[in-house]
Amino acid sequence: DPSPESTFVCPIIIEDDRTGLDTETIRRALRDNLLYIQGKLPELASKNDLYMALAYTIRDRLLQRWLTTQQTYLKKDVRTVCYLSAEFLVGPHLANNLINLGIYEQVQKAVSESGLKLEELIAQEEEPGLGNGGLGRLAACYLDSLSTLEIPAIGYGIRYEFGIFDQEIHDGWQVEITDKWLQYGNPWEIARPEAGVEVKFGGYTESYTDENGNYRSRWIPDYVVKGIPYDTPILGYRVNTANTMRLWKSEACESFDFGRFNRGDYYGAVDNKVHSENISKVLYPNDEPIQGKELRLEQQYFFVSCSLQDMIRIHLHENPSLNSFHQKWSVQLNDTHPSVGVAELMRLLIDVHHFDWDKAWFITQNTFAYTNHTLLPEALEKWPLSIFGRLLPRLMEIIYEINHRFLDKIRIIYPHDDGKISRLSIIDESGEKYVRMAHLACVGSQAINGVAALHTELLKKDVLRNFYELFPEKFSNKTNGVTPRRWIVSSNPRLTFAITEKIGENWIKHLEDLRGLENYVDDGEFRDSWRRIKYDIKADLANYIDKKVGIKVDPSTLFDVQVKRIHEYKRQHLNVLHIVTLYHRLKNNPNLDITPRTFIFGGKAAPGYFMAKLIIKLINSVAEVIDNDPTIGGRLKVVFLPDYNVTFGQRVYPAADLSEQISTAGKEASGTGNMKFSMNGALTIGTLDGANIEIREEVGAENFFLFGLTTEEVYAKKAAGYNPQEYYYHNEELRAVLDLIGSGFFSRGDSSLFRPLVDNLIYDDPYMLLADYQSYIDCQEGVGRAYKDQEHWSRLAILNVARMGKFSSDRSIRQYCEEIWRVQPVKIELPDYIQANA
Ligand code: F55
Repeated sequence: DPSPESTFVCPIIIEDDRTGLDTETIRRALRDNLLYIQGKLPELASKNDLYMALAYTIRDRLLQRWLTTQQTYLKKDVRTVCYLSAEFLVGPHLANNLINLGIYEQVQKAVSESGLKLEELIAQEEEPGLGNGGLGRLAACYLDSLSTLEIPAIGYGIRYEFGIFDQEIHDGWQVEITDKWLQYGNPWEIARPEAGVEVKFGGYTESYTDENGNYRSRWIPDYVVKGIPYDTPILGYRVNTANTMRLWKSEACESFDFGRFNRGDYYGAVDNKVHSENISKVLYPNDEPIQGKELRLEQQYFFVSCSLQDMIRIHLHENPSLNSFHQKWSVQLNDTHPSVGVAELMRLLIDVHHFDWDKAWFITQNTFAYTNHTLLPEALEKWPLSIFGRLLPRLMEIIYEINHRFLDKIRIIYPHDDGKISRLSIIDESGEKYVRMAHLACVGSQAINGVAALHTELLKKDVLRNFYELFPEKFSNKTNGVTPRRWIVSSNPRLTFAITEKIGENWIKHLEDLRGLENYVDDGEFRDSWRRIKYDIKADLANYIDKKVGIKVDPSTLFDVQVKRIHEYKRQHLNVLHIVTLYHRLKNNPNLDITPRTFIFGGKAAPGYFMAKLIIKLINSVAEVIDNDPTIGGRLKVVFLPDYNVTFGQRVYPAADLSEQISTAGKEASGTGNMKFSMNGALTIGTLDGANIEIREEVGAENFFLFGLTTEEVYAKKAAGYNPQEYYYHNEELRAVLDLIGSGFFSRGDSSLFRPLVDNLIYDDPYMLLADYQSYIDCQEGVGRAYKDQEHWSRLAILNVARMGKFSSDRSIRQYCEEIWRVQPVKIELPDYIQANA
């Protein structure tokens, strides 16, 4: 990196084709990029060529902001947040950058001469699917808010060559297709090979005495992998701040296998190259048993070591030593996936920078903070000692030492309590030995947080109870939030316009201002236009559905939507039980007056999760039978939209009337889709789980369709010996519905197909669908009635939007900044030859 003294103001550019924001300059720039980057004349340019030319045109306009931001951070020696996450599900960049720069209209005009619409070019972008779901998307929303709030921040992660698989549906079943998001190039990233770092794996350690007579440990690795950073600018909304998302790609070290190569072992050398490149090759889907997957641990250590080395390099550029490291960096662990960082920072400080243990530990503990995202015990990460010790021998030693010193302290607090010791230990020694990553994260962090109020309470009472007892002051809640820039402004321009017309545009940065909409709930004209807007959006979605899956749906029906990863605890199959109940009622009473509904599902199942895949098959089977039943007459439609992702989310949240948030109480840590629906004017049917509780508190109980057991009731019922068969035998309608599914009625007479699913519910039902069934059905009847009174429904929808201010990720990030990271905004001044944002 150039030192601040040696940096010079780039003398080449005064206002020109790469910085100007007016329509004419952008038009010129587009033609220029089409020729000089894509190598195409306008008459031969494909849609993708035009997209690429436009993307580069916009990237050009980000660059001065980005470089100025980084230069300012260096000069001012700021405190920086590093968000370490194995996943960043950012979604397409183009539209968001246009909005944040404030040049959407200018670009729309500039593009029109190509004969294409801006929206078509926006749709051309392949989204980077570098995440599974909520956790990865949260990281992306947080980067948006960090930049918008002008906080110095870096998002560190992995540049997977293949992101989350694309989903196709064949004969009702999920089929996974490789996600080739990089095949046409990625105009938003810049590789920085000069900032590459090396990461060791395998081998052994040895001790030695250094020149000062100190005992030290040295790691002789089996192989070394190089990490190359790829940087993407993350621009804030109408500010000059552009932070960096720095994703690491793994490559072979040229130098490492020359010995082999020169000895003639060409294939051995190539093997090493292949293995090195595999590390960042593919994103692991969640809900897969990954304990045994060594490559996953390699991924985690790889990106964490690269990122910490990168911070240290930047730090030493500005500071004489690492003594102040924890004062300049706050490192957030997005779940336990990067928690090996605790041991890695210790290694770097002790082995490489020769700190003594206590000083290194002080710095480490004051650097990290840990966010937990799950209460499911089976989802807590642990690595078999055998794998861990073989792959990361030096880190294994350090973890033993951390644990040893930690347990020595514990013994003083709890003398003679061996149970306590083994429950708190970082090493699980109850059977096969494991490293418990959540324990490492808790011991090595200054702060620990859950992602919704209930979730944090349950962490304290349950999953992390022993740690809460030890250091209660470390624990706090940070309820999740989502960025209104992507999830309202970009995805729902019609609603954005309607809101802004009434209350101005301040709400985009201060979502609490949506409260101003409450003044318009009694305005009949406003409600009319609200309904027209919703209808138009639903009609757009109906067209899209017809195009994608060839099903015709009526935009005047109630759009009842459940989109999220497919998991038993999320209970998509409870939704199906409701659909089959309505169908069964209509079969018995064809003239029954019900509110016509369109049920829309979307979501991916982990490739190895049999029950989740069977749920997808069930949804599609029920959809087909109902669709082909003429007696239903369009009163019920069921659609499973394949390949749910960020791009499709942006289409579907604005079009929903009803948001399904129906997880078993105590299982969904927070949920964030629940927030996206509600801020787009959908009402929620939900359990008292995750952030649903807080959403209901904000919008008011009268605006929320509540059903189901509470967490306490779930626990109590389990403790008393829950028996789903009682519900099966005592509820006639429920029994009829389960029997219908079990009979083969939806599977062309094949009564074995859905047997595992039905039997699981009747005999085990770990997520208590049968216990919540009647309450759900009754609640849905209330929904149907409420929808019939459209004036009433509109009032509720408007109030929902008006009261969602709390759920902006800006609020979440402000709380992290003040209560965990202790970082402050830094204003970025652009050089005066750069045109300010519109
Ligand atoms: C990804 C990889 C692994 Cl190995 C395990 C889990 C995941 C993952 O995607 N988890 C996830 O998305 N968790 C969700 O986090 C959201 C953000 O905090 C929560 O809203 C949601 O409740 C939780 O399930």
